[in-house]
Amino acid sequence: MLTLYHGSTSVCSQKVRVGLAELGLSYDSVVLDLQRGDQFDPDYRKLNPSAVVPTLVDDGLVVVESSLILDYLDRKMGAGQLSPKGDVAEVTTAHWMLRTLDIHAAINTLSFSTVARDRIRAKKTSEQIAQDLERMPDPVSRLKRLSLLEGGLDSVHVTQALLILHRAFTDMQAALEAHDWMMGAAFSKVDVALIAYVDRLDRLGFSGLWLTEFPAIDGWLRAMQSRQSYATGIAAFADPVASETLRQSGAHYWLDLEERWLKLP
Ligand SMILES: N[C@@H](CCC(=O)N[C@@H](CS)C(=O)NCC(=O)O)C(=O)O
Repeated sequence: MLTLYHGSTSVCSQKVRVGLAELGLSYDSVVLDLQRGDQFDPDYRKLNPSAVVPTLVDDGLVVVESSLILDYLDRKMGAGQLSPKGDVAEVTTAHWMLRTLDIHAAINTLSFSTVARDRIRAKKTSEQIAQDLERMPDPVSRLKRLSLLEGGLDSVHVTQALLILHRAFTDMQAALEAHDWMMGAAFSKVDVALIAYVDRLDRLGFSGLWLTEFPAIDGWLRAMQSRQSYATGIAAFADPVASETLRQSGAHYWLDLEERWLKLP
């Protein structure tokens, strides 16, 4: 039996839930409240020493990293139905799965320099924020979080995030101009691996990042959003009030973000 430790609105959890739905797999669900700090529980950290979600446990085998989890599920239980075949397709797929590490970091940057920053600073005292940072096991991630909470969009991490997204969108546009899905006519785990990140930007009201320059991404996003796996893996976990707050909070940042986006080298 599969057990998934996940967060209801965490992007990397969303993509694994979309993958599980695409493959028609059921699982035992353990939802962690990341704002409360469930990820730091010592028992959870035995499964995931980095104190992040998601973590999949399959009959005692622990699998971490959302893109690896997708890969594992497809190979072990999906007979590779979401994995394109052939040398070129396999290398391109593997490259996209690796790139999700950077793309995730970029989405994390844009969240914690804008709406998550506002939420945390409104809810917590500076002592509580310092305690939360202290609990993050990786000192570099801790410094990044501090820089985002202090500097907001002026943090150095923001330019890096925008560059990563610009590069990813350029390549996504090229792929999606040529065919419906990222890897060709057939839907694949690359589509699953990317959906949550683009959807998060959409929910933040940042779709202007692609609408003009990379329009094929919008058609792909809407096609993804109309799939049953999106309803099961993402929409079902989104609280409507929180979603509206996210969009309204994100809207405050759009003009500033757009200016930075247009100035990218
Ligand atoms: N590369 C990892 C990233 C995992 C990650 O950072 N997860 C976030 C949620 S999307 C998390 O658990 N954050 C907890 C925290 O920041 O304390 C993956 O794709 O699984």
